[in-house]
Amino acid sequence: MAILPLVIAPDPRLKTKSAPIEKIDDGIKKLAADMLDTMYRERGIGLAAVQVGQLKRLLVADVTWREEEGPGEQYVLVNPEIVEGSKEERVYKEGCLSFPDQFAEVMRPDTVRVRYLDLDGKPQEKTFEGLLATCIQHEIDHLNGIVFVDHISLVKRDMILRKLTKLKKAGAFEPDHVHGPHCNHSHDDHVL
Ligand code: GNR
Ligand code: NI
Repeated sequence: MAILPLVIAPDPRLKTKSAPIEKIDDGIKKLAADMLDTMYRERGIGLAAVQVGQLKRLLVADVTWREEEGPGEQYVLVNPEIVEGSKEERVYKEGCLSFPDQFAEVMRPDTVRVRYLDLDGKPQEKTFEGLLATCIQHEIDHLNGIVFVDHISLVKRDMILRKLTKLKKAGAFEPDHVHGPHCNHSHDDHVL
């Protein structure tokens, strides 16, 4: 069990294509478990390895967990590939743990058929629907160096990236930062 620090945009790693996993060893299994821990801690429904700084084609998802109930149906996908997407699309207001507090409507295929390896190295093929389909596509995008704001207008994308650049400069995403309204200074200012 470990909570891993998140990569926050803008960061060149989020634009980088992740490498296929050659062997599912204990390191990969530990990484998947730590990614699930980190995802729950950050109240996410999915996470790609690049978001914890590992450029590997690995994603986790759980869109059914509840604050009160704990984990729901967990998915761990190794080297996933979309083999088919439905012609019908759906719009969903997406967020991303690498873009704190930023949301935008993204249009994607309603259902996708995905081929992947499970953590036992067994080939799987499954059709995902609804929120899980949206989530899995968002995560596979991450593995290809694509983020959700790449699907929206340049104007909206610039607005979000400028906001994050400013917040990052102010240290808002540093681990010891205490959150508060309109807060843009370090809390260690008075410490000698
Ligand atoms: O937690 C997340 N919520 C979310 C909402 C709508 C569409 C996609 C997502 S994934 C996101 C977690 C994340 O950043 N995964 O990469
Ligand atoms: Ni994301």
